Amino acid sequence: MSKIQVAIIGAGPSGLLLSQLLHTQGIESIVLERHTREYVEARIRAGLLEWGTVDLLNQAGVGARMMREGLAHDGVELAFDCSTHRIDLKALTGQRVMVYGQTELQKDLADARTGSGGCIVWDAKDVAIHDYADRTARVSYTQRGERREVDCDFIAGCDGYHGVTRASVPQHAITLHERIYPFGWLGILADVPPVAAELVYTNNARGFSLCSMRSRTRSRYYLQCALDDDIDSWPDERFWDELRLRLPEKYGSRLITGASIEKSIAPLRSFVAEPMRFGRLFLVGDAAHIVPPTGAKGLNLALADVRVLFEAMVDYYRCGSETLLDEYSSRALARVWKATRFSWWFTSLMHRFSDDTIARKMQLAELQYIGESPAAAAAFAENYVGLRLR
Ligand code: FAS
Ligand code: PHB
Repeated sequence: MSKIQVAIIGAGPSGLLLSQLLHTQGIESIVLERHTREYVEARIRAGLLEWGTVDLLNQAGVGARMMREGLAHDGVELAFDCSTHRIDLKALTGQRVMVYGQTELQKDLADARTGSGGCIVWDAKDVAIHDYADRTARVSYTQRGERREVDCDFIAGCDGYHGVTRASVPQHAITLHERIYPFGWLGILADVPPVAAELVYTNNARGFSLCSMRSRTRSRYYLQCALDDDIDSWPDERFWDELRLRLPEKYGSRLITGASIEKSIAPLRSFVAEPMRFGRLFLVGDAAHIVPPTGAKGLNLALADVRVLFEAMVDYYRCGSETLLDEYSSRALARVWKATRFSWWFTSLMHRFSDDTIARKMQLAELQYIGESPAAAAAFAENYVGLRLR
């Protein structure tokens, strides 16, 4: 039976970043991932980073390619009723955001871990966690048909919404809050130049749309769609036609289309599990909370949890103090609930929920208010760039 300081379940962005940060402080970890590296890196997910996340990635020594290839944006556009309003994030908050694909970040993190001898077990089957209420916890898994066990001081549950760690917590010990939205996001990736220099969020009577990008030659577009929509009923042509119909004229008229290289439908939910710590087990990222992608908070929240947990573990191994470990759940949840509120509010503002005309009129009135009131624009901007970590 081997022993390690920290066992991390899941090699998504939060698991690999935690392992990398701990490594910079000489703290050992093992990462157990049920899929292969190729499978994990093929997933298309988030694309927008708060500057706090950019700073953390640079602090971890994995930011060089992001700083070279990422696109820093000073603003974002809100479009509605055939007009557009640019929110000058930089002028309103002093902060920018960074467009850099989660897929690229995933590769940078895995390269850094393997490059410095980090222990990542890809294709680890039947991962299970044990004894996390005791002083020494234990994880077990199957690798190439052989069952293995590792003792550890701490377990970080970085295994996402469908992972094993949260599912291992007894129901009486955890409270789950959930809201499912009555629509999904149909997203496509295409090697065509983006329609705009910055992101464009559009509220249209036909439904929401988002124009985003991964580079100056690769675009990422999203359309609000029905939850039970079948991806096969959305050939590329139909996607482009519908997007053009939802965009304000100035963008619809200059939309460059092409063959999609990825197309998928994602459901929208708000989900929070409380607390986020159970003895030696710490839940991190999507394992503890999910937000609708409208506010681009999913990945940023996951990595903000990593920052709080990393600081707490360094304090424990350096000074033997458990104070920050004891505060982990409350500090992380304080930020999680604010981002959950912002993501719900922005989703409610920009999506079509029903034919209820008064609801739509009030959405448009609130968008006009944000366009006209510096105070309202500042409140939006402050949340969009990421609230300061307390
Ligand atoms: P992940 O889910 O990224 O990583 C968890 C890892 O644990 C996975 O690799 C999984 O294979 C592994 N795992 C699971 N169970 C395991 C087990 N039993 N044993 C071992 N390993 C296990 N956010 C945005 O801001 N913008 C977006 O556009 C956006 N799009 C998204 C689209 C989709 C389809 C999804 C699912 C999420 C999207 N998100 C988006 C949110 C996303 O970015 C997440 O917040 C982010 O991936 C969270 O990172 P982790 O917490 O590391 O979890
Ligand atoms: C993306 O680029 O995938 C993206 C950007 C901003 C969002 C959601 C998704 O709000």
